[in-house]
Amino acid sequence: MKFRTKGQSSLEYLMLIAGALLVVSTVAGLMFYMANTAKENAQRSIDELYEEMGGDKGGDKILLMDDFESGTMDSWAVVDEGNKGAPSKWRVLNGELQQYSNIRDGGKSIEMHGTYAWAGESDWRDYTIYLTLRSTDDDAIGVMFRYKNADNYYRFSMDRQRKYRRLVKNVNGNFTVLSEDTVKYKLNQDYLLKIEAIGTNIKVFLDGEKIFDESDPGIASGAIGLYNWGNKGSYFDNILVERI
Ligand SMILES: [Ca+2]
Ligand SMILES: [Ca+2]
Repeated sequence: MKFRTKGQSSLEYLMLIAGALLVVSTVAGLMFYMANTAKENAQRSIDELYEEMGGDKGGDKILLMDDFESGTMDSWAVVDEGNKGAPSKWRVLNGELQQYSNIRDGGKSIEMHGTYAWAGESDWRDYTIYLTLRSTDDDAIGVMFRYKNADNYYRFSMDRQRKYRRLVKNVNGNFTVLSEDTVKYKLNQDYLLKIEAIGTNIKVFLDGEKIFDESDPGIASGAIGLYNWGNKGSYFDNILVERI
């Protein structure tokens, strides 16, 4: 009888400890999850979206890949066009490419000359660009493609303060808007941007959602560029350019 009572209380004691451990580990796990969930979700969705969108991250179709884990931006050439807040300040920080100057022009036209870092070849024709970008400032950030030179390229950009997402072409220095809407991007959020250029067709996807689908014969081939205007909190990472 005494033994049985002792056994029961030991069992209850063990169950109490087990219960307490369960609560502690659950709380600790929840705290860890809450601390890391944003980053993990971003990374997980990036990997998933690469796969969903057909990026194989390997093989002979890869034209360019840069995750900036090397700590350098040696593959990229910087061009500053804005005359206010110049020069640009590009650097690799914590495995991301960052631009942290407010370099810009007057911002009175769709030209929106800021700064960009470009890489690639002028004969790249049909390709898909994948990358992640994030802005902690509220001005323009985006990507140029089929970049021949400073006067010939396409550019997708989005500006939170001015409330636009916009696809433009620059042919011989003359800018034309091909597509535009008024959606504001979220501050400090990693976006997965995918741009597909096949022949005259250009598609822009943001986090897997197709936002622009245009046909334009303006520029047939060219490199890519990472662009921003008046944006001292521009971050770029996980650049993948895949030949189609
Ligand atoms: Ca990286
Ligand atoms: Ca700014």
